[in-house]
Amino acid sequence: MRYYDAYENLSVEDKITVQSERLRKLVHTVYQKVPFYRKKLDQLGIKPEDINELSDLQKLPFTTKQDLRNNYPFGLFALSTDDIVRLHASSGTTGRPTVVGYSHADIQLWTHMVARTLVCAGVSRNDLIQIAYGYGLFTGGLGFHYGAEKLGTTVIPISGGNTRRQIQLMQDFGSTVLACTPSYALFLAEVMDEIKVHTEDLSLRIGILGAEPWTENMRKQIESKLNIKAIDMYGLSEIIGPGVAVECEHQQGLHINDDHFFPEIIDPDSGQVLPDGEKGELVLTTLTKEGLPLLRYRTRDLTRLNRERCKCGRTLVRMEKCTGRTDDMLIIRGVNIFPSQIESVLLEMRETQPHYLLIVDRINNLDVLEVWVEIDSPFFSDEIRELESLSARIKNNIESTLGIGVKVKLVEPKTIERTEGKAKRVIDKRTF
Ligand code: DLL
Repeated sequence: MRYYDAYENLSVEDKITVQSERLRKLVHTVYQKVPFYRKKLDQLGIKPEDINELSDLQKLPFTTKQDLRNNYPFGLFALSTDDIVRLHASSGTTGRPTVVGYSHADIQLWTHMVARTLVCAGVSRNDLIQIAYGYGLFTGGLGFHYGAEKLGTTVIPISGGNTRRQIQLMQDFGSTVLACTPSYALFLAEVMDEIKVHTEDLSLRIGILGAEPWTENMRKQIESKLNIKAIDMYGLSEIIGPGVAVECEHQQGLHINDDHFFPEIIDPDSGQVLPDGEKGELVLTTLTKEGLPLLRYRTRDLTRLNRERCKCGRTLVRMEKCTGRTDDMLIIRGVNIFPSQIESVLLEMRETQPHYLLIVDRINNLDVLEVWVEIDSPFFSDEIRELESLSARIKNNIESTLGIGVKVKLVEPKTIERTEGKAKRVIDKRTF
C-alpha cells in the first residue's frame, strides 16, 4: 500500500479549499466554546466571520504552553469532561504537567493519523511492530498502538524498559518494526552487543523513532548498528501526540498531516510569519480537533517548510528534521548553542559514543560549559597521555564548531545514564 488515503496526494488547490473550510469552522467553534479564545479574539476586535482564508490565520493570536499551564487542567477544553474519553499529559521538567483531552472523534482522528504515518514510513499489515514507547500518560505508546492496530499490523505492546526482554521478544516474535526514542534504540543496540545478539538474529527492518531531537549522524549510527531504516516521526501531545509528521522512504523531510495540523513558521522573537524555506519556530493549528482545539500553538521546535512535491508523490508539506528547540538553546557567554551541534561532532569521531552530557555552570560570573563524553571501549586506555591527546582533539573539534571554549571530561564507557524514553542531555546549574 503506497498511500493510506487520498488526501496525501491531493492537488494544492483542493487542499487549500479543505483547509480554509476547516479553519473557518474551527474559529467559530473556539469562539463559542472556549472562553479563553473568545476573550482573546474580543480583545483583538476579531469576529469569527473575519477569518475566511488561510492568510487570515495571521490575524489570530498565538497559544503557548504557558496558556495551557495557566488554565490547568481542563480550562482550554472545548468540551465538558462528559464528552472527553481520554486524558494524556506531558510531564514537563518544571511546573505543572500539560493536560490534553480527546473526544471519541479525536481518538479516531489520531488513530487515522498514526495509521497514515505508519504507511508513509513503509509499515504494512504484514509487519510486527514492537512498541517500546512508554504506555501511560505519555502519548507515545497508546498513540502508536491504536494506529498500528487500525492498519492491521501485529502489535507488541511492550512499552519502554526491560531491555533484555525487548531483545528476547524481538528475536522470538520476529518483530520487523521498532517504535521507540532514538536514544533508546541506541541503548538497545548497545545491550545487544553486550549479550551478543546480532542483527542477523533479528528480523527488524524499520525503526520509527521520535519524541526527541536527533541528528543525521545519530541516524547513521542507529541504521548501521541495528541494520534498519530509521524513520523520523514527529508529534507533540498538545497537538495530538505521535502522528503529526513523519518521513517517507526518501527521508527528505517529514510529511506533515496538514489536513488536520496546519503549519506556519515564525520568527521566535518577533512572531512574524517567515516565508517557506526559512528556519524558525513551528506553529501548528489543529483544524479539526474537538476536545482541545488550539489556534496557532507555538511548539518551540525549530524547522523550515518545503512545499515541493516529494519523490514519493505526496503533496503534504514537509518539515525539515528538527534538531533543536528554542528552549534547549543554551546561551553561553552570549553564544547560542544547541546540544545537537555537540552530538554531531561526537558522532563524527570514531572514538566517542553518542552518549554525552552537557553541564553548564557559572563560575566567577563566567559561564562554563563542560562536556562529558563517553569513550568507546576499544579506545579507553590506561595511558594518561593517550587520553589527554584524545581529550584535546575532542575539545578542539567541539570548540571549532561552537566557537567558544569548553571543558571536556572523558568518562568510562557506559557511565552516562541510559534512558528508556527521552534523553536528558543538559544540566544547567546557573541561576538566572
Ligand atoms: O513526544 C509525542 C511523540 C511520541 C512523538 C512518539 C513521536 C513519537 P511530547 O511528550 O508532548 O510528545 O513532546 C513533544 O518532543 O515539541 C519536540 O520538541 C519533541 N519531539 C517529538 N518528536 C520529535 C522528533 C511526544 N521527531 C516534543 N524530532 C516536541 C525532534 C521531537 N523532536
